[in-house]
Amino acid sequence: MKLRRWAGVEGSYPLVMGILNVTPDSFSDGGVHTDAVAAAFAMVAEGADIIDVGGESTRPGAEPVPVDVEISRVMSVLPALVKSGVVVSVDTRNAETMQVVLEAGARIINDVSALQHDPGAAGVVARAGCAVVLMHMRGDPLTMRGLALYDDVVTEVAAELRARAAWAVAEGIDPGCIALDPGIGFAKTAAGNIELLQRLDVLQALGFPLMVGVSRKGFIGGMSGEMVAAARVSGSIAAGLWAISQGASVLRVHDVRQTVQAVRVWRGLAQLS
Ligand code: HH2
Repeated sequence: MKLRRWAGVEGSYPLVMGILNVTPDSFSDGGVHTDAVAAAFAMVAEGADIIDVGGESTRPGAEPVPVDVEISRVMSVLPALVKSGVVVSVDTRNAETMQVVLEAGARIINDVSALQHDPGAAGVVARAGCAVVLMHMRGDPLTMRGLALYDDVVTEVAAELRARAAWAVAEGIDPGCIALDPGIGFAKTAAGNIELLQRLDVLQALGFPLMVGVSRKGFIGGMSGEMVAAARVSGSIAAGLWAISQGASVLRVHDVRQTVQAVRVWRGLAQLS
């Protein structure tokens, strides 16, 4: 198998990362968690290896959130999770948020801008020595829709991710801490998303563990005809199992219980321990 382990994050690979959006406006689950801490513990009980807490929606067209608002949203749940030993990732582009959450015990920084948004971000991650996800995007959530212009999406995304990883290492980040993510739905057309998933081997060849986030995304609606994002569980699992068969090490998902069941069966069939 081509699976790669990542930055001391324990668990049975491929890992399942449960999404906890502490936001009013996320594309499929914004505002649904009346008790976000309880929702996180429920995902852990269902088998999530990591909880990814986000205080700012990055859906297409989303407006940025002031950093103090983002910090207060994330910190409303993080201490309780850390205290219980949960491996917490924080989905943020802001160095100030990164600093606060790492001091509070977060183990992973998941940055959809691959540490490009905030000039202070790489230094914070390098000094902490934490795990980091460098996701591919062009522009930002407000502008990305117009930037999905590629001659060859797979080659170009691979080249841009390679450059971002090399830059992060030059900034002092341990290569062993880095995972890469193709950024499904971020400055990609529906066809581009599909092509990237079909050619994950090209990204795998960059030599870093891969995270993939397909959960409930628009291309699954396009492929399946299911227009309600929260009803795309089966399609998300199909795409997730495809991704791990192509070597993805971490799946970022909303529907933890169903995904964990599918991954356990897949793992048994693939004879991974
Ligand atoms: N997708 C979203 C957000 N963060 N991080 C990584 N590494 N990979 C992804 O594919 C990814 C991500 C978008 O999904 P979601 O968090 O559900 O929505 P929103 O950004 O609207 O909160």
